[in-house]
Amino acid sequence: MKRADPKGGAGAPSGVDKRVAAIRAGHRATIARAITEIENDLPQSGALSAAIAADIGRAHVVGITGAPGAGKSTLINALLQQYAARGRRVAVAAIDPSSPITGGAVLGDRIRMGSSGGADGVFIRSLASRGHAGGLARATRRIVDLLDAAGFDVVIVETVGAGQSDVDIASLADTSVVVCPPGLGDDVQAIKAGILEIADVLVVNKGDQPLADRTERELDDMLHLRARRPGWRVRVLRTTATTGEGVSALVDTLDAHAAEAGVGRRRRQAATPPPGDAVSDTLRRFCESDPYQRLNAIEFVESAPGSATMRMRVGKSHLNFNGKCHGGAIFCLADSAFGIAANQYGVIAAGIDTHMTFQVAVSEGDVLTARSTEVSRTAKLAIYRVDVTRGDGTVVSSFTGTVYLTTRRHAPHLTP
Ligand SMILES: Nc1nc2c(ncn2[C@@H]2O[C@H](COP(=O)(O)OP(=O)(O)OP(=O)(O)O)[C@@H](O)[C@H]2O)c(=O)[nH]1
Ligand SMILES: [Mg+2]
Repeated sequence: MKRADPKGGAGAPSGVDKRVAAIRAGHRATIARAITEIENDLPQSGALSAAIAADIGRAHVVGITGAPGAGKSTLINALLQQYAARGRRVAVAAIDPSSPITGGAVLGDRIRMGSSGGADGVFIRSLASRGHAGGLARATRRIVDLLDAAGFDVVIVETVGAGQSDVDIASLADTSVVVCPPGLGDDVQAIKAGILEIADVLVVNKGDQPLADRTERELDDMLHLRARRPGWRVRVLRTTATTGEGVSALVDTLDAHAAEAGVGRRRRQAATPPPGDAVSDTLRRFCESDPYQRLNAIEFVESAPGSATMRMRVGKSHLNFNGKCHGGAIFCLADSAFGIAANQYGVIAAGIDTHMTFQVAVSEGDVLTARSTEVSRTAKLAIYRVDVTRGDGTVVSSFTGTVYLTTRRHAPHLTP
């Protein structure tokens, strides 16, 4: 094991270089402190995140999501034991879990494994979802990066189901596991839109309960009805987290998915703004504190001069009286991408005209992405096009907007 000082505590290094070295060496106290800094968005956390950028992309990031009480935390405890038995080092970030992950059984096993296994192989951290919309998602991503840089083989993120959390697990995780309790029945139709879009593996947990058989069949049927996509074939597995039954097969499947789909997905999606991009960083902060964007749980994904991407998961609060996504919320999403793309040049770009069309209705659980690109630009005016797409690639709305380019800079608190 490559620990410098497994106990951490007093005397831990303080400069950025020293801290990065300590994180790479898996120094637990340094990792824990860095996570707290990221959670609180403290200024020093930015330098640390930038310094570890070269170290990330090696860990297999597994997202575990599903309805409250489906057994996610219990399943993670069982997974920790399986991974430990295979000699893997695992970190867990659990977002606002009502039931703690203890790792207790793993630590018990460790004593038998002796000092070479060490309790260092498991790191568990709960993250409070007290952040504002988008803020938690960004913090979670940076925390996953940190755990990745610390050399954990697997990083597991637990979050509640689609539409109930502002963490978009599908863009963060290499492998997304959706845990379903038995007896979904008619709910299957309702949850289908949200979870099947993101699941790489569906787990029917509480396999010891009578309805597990039927739920497994229903999910299997549903997958067969769905159009076959190239690449990974989504699988339905059954587990009993309380006894560990089926968990070994689940780890085999997670490994198979990592081998086929690769790891480091969150980097490929370039969701973390590159370090040093001050304007993007300032605008991201602006987005996160913008009341309309917070109201609509709009998440900043990325931006560069003349382009921007924003995302929104449609939840109950977005629905109109017909039970579909309110056009105003879609406008807010598109307009946000438009505004961020146009304001990348350091001066205020004032919107003077917009047009929007709606092609298809949008349902609860859909994830909408708005991508804004610059169509033309003169000294005074710039025109942008924004496409709003659903998870399956369907364009749901098109937007064009014109800005008048002022010579005024952004307000002092926004000026890079
Ligand atoms: N019978 C049975 N009970 C289970 C199984 N897995 C979990 N449970 C129980 O289900 C309850 C909820 O389990 P958790 O692991 O806390 O579920 P969760 O999905 O993490 O819940 P939240 O974090 O609150 O969303 C607990 O009482 C578990 O003991 C299982 O396989 N069989
Ligand atoms: Mg839980």
